[in-house]
Amino acid sequence: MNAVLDPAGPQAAHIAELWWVTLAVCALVFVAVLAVLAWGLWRAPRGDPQMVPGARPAPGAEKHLIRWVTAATVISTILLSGLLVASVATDRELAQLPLTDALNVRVRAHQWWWEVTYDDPQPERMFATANELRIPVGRPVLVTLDSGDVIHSFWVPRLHGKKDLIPGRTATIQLRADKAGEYHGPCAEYCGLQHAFMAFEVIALPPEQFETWAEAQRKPAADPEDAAARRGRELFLSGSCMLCHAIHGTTANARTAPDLTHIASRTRLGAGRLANTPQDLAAWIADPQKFKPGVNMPAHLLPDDDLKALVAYLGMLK
Ligand code: HEC
Ligand SMILES: [Cu+2]
Repeated sequence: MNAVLDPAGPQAAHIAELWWVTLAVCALVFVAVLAVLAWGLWRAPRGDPQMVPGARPAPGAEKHLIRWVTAATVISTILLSGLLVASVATDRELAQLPLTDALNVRVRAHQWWWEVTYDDPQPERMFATANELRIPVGRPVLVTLDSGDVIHSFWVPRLHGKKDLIPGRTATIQLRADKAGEYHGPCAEYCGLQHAFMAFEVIALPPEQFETWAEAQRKPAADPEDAAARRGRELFLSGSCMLCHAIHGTTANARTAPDLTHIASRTRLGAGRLANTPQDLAAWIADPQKFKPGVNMPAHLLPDDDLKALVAYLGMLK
């Protein structure tokens, strides 16, 4: 739950440190203010029936007051400047993650899913996935962010702070996971109806496991082995699916929706909305609007057998 305070890499650790420093300073100020208040109340003159309205304060009180106000102003200025320095220092530390041998990943946000492209100097080694960012433990990752429609925000609390994705502009974020594990990320900028269902996972794997996974992702889609899956592929390529989705190794290469080349290797469907099980997959294809009203994928009124065939095909795209 307290993901921000449980960093899994150096960038989130810098931010957590700043948080603790700020908390300590604010707690100190809070306690000091309460102490002075208690002291003031204790020292205040008791209600005096003789006190005449408009009576003048005791001689010397004004000087006393000025001294206190000056001291408080100086202390506040010092503390606030200290926090400013700490915040600038954190910013500089965040920019200094060594990027030797960095993995280059592009993340493009869409209403309401994340397109992820793994760059490589050799174009045939590039590959794409969606809503899931697998990275090797201990290796820096340079994430280049942009948006295909409105402003979104990329936030993996256990790895880094937030970064806005703005249409027509690119931003970068450097991160590194030092522990294997799954790190959840929400879209952190309201971006329309299904903003709350625009989640992604960063999955940090030991380097060998990452390489195995990446090698499998680079391959074109598997060929169907049985009749149902063959029929599913036919339906996919003759129906509307290929107007939006790509499956490498087939004629489907549209880019307006998640790449489905290895859809069966992903953990969730619809940016975290559903589990990647045959039941949920069938329910999603039949009526995605039921799970994400307003989503940019239409419902498909398919005969039961056709739906089963599509699920059989997509289910074998490991
Ligand atoms: C008009 C474009 C469009 C068409 C046509 C379309 N889809 Fe989609 N599809 C999308 C979009 C956009 C998403 C992402 C939705 C989201 O998560 O917000 C999506 C998501 C999916 C997902 C989940 C992918 C993931 O990684 O989460 C599957 C599976 C899928 N579509 C299968 C199909 C199949 C099968 C067909 C044909 C029967 C089809 N789609 C037709 C646009 C389309
Ligand atoms: Cu968003």
